[in-house]
Amino acid sequence: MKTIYAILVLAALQAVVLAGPTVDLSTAGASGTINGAIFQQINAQSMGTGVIDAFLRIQNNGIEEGYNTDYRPTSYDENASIQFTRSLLLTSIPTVNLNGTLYREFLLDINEAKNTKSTLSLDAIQIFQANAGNLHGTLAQLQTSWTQIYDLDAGGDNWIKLDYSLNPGSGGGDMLAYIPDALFKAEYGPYVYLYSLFGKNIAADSGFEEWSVRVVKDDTIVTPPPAVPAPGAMILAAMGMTLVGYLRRGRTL
Ligand SMILES: [Ca+2]
Ligand SMILES: [Ca+2]
Ligand SMILES: [Ca+2]
Repeated sequence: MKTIYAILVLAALQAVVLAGPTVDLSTAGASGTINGAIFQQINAQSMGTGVIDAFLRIQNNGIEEGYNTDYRPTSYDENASIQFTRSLLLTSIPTVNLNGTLYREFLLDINEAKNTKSTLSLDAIQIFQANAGNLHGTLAQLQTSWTQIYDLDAGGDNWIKLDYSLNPGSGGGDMLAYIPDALFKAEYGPYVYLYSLFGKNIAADSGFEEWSVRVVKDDTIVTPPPAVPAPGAMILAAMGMTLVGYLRRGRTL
């Protein structure tokens, strides 16, 4: 009996220590859902995002966190330049239709050391709406004074595993976050605040992490970017190109 208890306790401890990511985006094109939101690994350079608007830049080693606001000084690890960390209007966040459901689309670009440790954990996302764009304070203060509309950790601790090496280079986005549009309400206020924390499960290093939105006009519904083809499909496409090249060469001979 004692042995069974010991095994159970060990198993429970192991589950706590080895708890993997809720959504693992460390392979190209991977996606997953947490609390109704869809997270998708993408290659922003290949999807042709066009003009994007950055609204939150965070940088630190180990754990890093922050949220977008016009207020200075900022509260956490945000870049203080208004060019990179600033208020965001709900109407400037693209709305996309995915299989009949409307979502608000956010783009995340991470920068990690490619050769030593390219992975990074995204451990918290909390989204709020408010009537002003220059609110400030700690996360605890935000939670009590603003309307929270999304929490990655509602109902239990979740996290997302990211890998910078899938899409290295500056400016390339790594992940799309689709938050259900139904959660956003005009009466909560025109401004949207996104708080995020990285590095709790896999430490942050190297360059900044940056959230942005594709530039849209007046709250229009836009087409989602094309999905990244699965590696198998890419191999088939490459084989097809080779075959086309071969046939073309054949014809000119
Ligand atoms: Ca990147
Ligand atoms: Ca978490
Ligand atoms: Ca980083």
